[in-house]
Amino acid sequence: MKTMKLVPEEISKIILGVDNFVLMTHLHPDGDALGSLLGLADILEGLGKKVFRYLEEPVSHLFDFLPGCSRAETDIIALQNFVAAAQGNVAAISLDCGDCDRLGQEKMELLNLHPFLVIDHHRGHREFGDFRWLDSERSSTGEMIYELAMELEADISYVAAFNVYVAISTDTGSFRYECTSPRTLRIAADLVELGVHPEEVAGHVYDNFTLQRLRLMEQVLATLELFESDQLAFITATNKMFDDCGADAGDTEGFINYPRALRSVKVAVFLKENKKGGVSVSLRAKGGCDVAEVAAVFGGGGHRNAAGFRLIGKGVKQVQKLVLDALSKALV
Ligand SMILES: [Mn+2]
Repeated sequence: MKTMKLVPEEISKIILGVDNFVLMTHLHPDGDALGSLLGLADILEGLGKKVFRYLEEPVSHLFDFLPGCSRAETDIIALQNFVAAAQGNVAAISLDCGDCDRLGQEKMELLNLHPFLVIDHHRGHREFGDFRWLDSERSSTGEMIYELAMELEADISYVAAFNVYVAISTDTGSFRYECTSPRTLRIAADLVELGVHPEEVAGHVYDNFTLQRLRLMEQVLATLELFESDQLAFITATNKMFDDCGADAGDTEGFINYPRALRSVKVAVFLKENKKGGVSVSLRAKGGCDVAEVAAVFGGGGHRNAAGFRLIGKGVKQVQKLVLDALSKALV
């Protein structure tokens, strides 16, 4: 049985005592990051608080169905004005971010906010901020947001329930991954009782392709390469493919699940060329291999079954060779 950590007292105390909040999450936010941010924002507003929903970039078209996403702001000056108007009665909360470098280019500005609270479930979380609630036994940050709302005795509106459900269902691969606990399912059941329709969420998350995204998927899946008796699968997205298809990095969401789904595969790897130079590497494991450890060797992190990192100054083929060597050793 997993032992779940509950909300640290100082975190609930600060949240109840402060009236203005700046919420933030990691770069290229996924369903858990956005759902947690928008869900918590709505919960805090229900408690009469003011919330600044900060994102470095506008919400990707993949997640524009999330209620309240149009209220996210990307303007750091507007954030500074919000903080100034709060006259010291303000706290920052970072959600689902395992490393402050992933807060983006305004990281220094954001980390200057105090008190700075951190809520996260990443294994290998690199500690930052003033007060932290870290629990790698949790399926998702969304699950932690639900617990927080319970602790604060806050109402969960339909908008909050929808966002938190998206957070939990995306980070658990629709309740299929190892991180799905009895508690995860009970929370999901509560959210459904609050009016969330699982089939509606699934429709938005899975049947939401643009033609650009499907064309990109065609090209990326065609790069499939297998190694180590088909236990390691690699797929690659190059800048040229993005340009040819008119797609962007967000359009690759979920592609890695296809090589991962191969019966023989223990670890799937997705290499993505980055417009700014560099290659991002996503790792997904089934079974015993701990890909968070492999990612850590390259300065990254994540969970046992899902991790990643980015390398600058090397080409895709070079990166592939490095990752292949590391994974071949990690396979037992
Ligand atoms: Mn997460």
